[in-house]
Amino acid sequence: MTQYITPDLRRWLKEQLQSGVKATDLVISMTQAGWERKLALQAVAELKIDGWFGKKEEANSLAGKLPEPAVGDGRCLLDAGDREVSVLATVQHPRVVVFGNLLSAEECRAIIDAATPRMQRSETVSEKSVGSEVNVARTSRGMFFERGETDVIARLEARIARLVNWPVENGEGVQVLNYQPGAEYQPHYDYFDARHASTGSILKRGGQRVGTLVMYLNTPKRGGATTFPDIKMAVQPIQGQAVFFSYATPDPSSLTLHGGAPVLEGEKWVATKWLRQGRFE
Ligand code: PD2
Ligand code: ZN
Repeated sequence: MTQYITPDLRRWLKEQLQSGVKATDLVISMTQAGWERKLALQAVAELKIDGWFGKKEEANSLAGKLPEPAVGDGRCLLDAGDREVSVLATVQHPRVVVFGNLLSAEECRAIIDAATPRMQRSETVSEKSVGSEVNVARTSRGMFFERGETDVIARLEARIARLVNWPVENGEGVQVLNYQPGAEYQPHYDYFDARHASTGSILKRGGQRVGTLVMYLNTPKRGGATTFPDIKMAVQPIQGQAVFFSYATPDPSSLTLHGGAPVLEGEKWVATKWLRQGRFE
């Protein structure tokens, strides 16, 4: 049976949010009552965009205090200091912006060359214990640069800070990933999950992640798109381009579930910049 978000349901959800019920708890009660999870997420997320936060949620939400490129007035080109970056696509909720001309081919090459000798099998934050572990959902190889580690990295970090209006000091070091044919990164959220054992200690350094920028360092022949299953969007990896997204709340109603689709032909190199709430020192 097809399910629809009716005006009555919308009214009921508004009342719940206004009386202080958390968005995540609402989604759980809706799925327990037989609603499809995706529809429940969509219904709650739509109300949140319209400003229907409950009082507690409002206090916890970072809306208005997030990295955000100046795309509001329909601008096609953005001044990123030493480079003019183009705006190729925007989505309102989740906030997604696709950029063109963020990096030159020479900068991409320099980052790949500096990263290559340091590549190791990628790990993810462990769910049960403190630390990280190798995960079958993530079959890429990767490494991290220190912030400002090379001239190119420092220049890129200053450019990103200006582009998304977020301090360099709030950024993690750039991560470089390499995917060979068949390698993928299954859909996940980039924020730290409050239920995981290591989250408490991770948050002490810089707070939550609030935004992600995935930059494409080369163009694979086929496959390797960055996908957003909640909004059925796929961004093809084209050298020098990037996809940015932000998340006001560290929960699924952010609609920021995303993954790296399997590379089908050729290889894929990306650099990821994660942005924190506070200074990441
Ligand atoms: O490589 C990607 O497309 C990708 C997809 C999802 C990278 C990340 N997540 C990440 O670095 O978090
Ligand atoms: Zn990710």
